[in-house]
Amino acid sequence: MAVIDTQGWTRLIRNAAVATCTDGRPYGLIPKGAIALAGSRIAWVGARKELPAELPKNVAHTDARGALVTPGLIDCHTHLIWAGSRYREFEQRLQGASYEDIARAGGGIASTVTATRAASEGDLLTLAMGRAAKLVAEGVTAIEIKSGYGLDRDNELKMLRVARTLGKRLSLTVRTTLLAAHTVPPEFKDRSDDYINCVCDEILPAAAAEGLADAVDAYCDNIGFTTAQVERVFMRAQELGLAVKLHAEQFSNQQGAALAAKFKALSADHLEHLDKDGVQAMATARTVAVLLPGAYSYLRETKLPPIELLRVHRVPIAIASDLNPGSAPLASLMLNMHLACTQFGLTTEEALLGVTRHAARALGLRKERGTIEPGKVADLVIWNAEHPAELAAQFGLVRPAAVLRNGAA
Ligand code: DI6
Ligand code: FE
Repeated sequence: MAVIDTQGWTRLIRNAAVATCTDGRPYGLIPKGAIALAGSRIAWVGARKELPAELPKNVAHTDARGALVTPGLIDCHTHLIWAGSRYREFEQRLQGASYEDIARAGGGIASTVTATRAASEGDLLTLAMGRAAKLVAEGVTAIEIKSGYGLDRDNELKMLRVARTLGKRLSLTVRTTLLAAHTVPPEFKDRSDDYINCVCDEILPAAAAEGLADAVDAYCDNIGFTTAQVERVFMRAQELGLAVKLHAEQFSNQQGAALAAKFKALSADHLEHLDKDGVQAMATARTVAVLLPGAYSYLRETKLPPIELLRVHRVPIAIASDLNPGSAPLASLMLNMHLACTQFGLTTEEALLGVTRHAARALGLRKERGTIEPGKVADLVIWNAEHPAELAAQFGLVRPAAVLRNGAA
């Protein structure tokens, strides 16, 4: 057996069922495991019996008492900064209107844009912190936050600034995504190409210059933008050195996922109408498929994403909340894990990997987070559960007993 170097160890979590989320066995599970930390990083993980008898004197000990330990959960697709409420649209849909009908009648995203433009940075921060806190309470340690309800330079930057501040205020890693190409704002009505010029020439460079965007997203659909328009946005993002991702194939098949793959996108998201060519393109580019079962359920959609094709082609599958005011006002990543299993037929293991390892990849964080491996950041959750299947199998019952972020409680 290799000699374990315990130098630098600062904390040892023993007596844990460690779901490492690495390859080799289901959930990467080590039933009687231990994790050693060196400051903010994971130094060692393995079976309890492999631990050396002698440990440095000053190591702090945490007895997990047989509890499950997972990586901190990662919500890799949210729009959680907004003002106003769209409850009326929920009522309208229950009476038969579709999401698309409401959008075309000037409701939908556009109504949230009006309310968000009118809101101050401080008000948006308060609203968003309340939503993000719900995720944090579930053991989420990293999230993505998109802009997309500002749709002009100042309001898009306002949203991104709120996202950055939120990350500092809460114990949370935040990755920001500029989604200026979300919908056409009223001042560009019937001039979507002109708006795309504004996105490329004005909004994108401003966000990049201020270091406010970690990635760039667009909404590619009948009620969003065409692939030709998205391609222009992606080319500009590429010039500015920003990663891209795409809302693709949610309500129709526009071949958006294939376009995203062509640009080596981190992820293509939604994907209910994804076809085989799109799956193959994503597989080749190692673009993550981000599935959003909460939005699917909330809109009472019936077309399932091609899960089996994604599996066959080994496309990494992530699960996210899509937390937004219109199609997913559901502030729970764990609910989405559950729905991924019941609505999309994922296994409980796929659901867990979808909010850890593959979610990290979807945010460009795969070297730092998402699994319990030596060298990675010690974002860890100790649960009031013993087996990883419990996380998706029950809703609202399984909670974190403790959360370590950067190795600290
Ligand atoms: N993600 C989105 O960006 C849109 N739908 C979705 O699932 C719009 C969200 C909204 O209606 O505000
Ligand atoms: Fe979305």
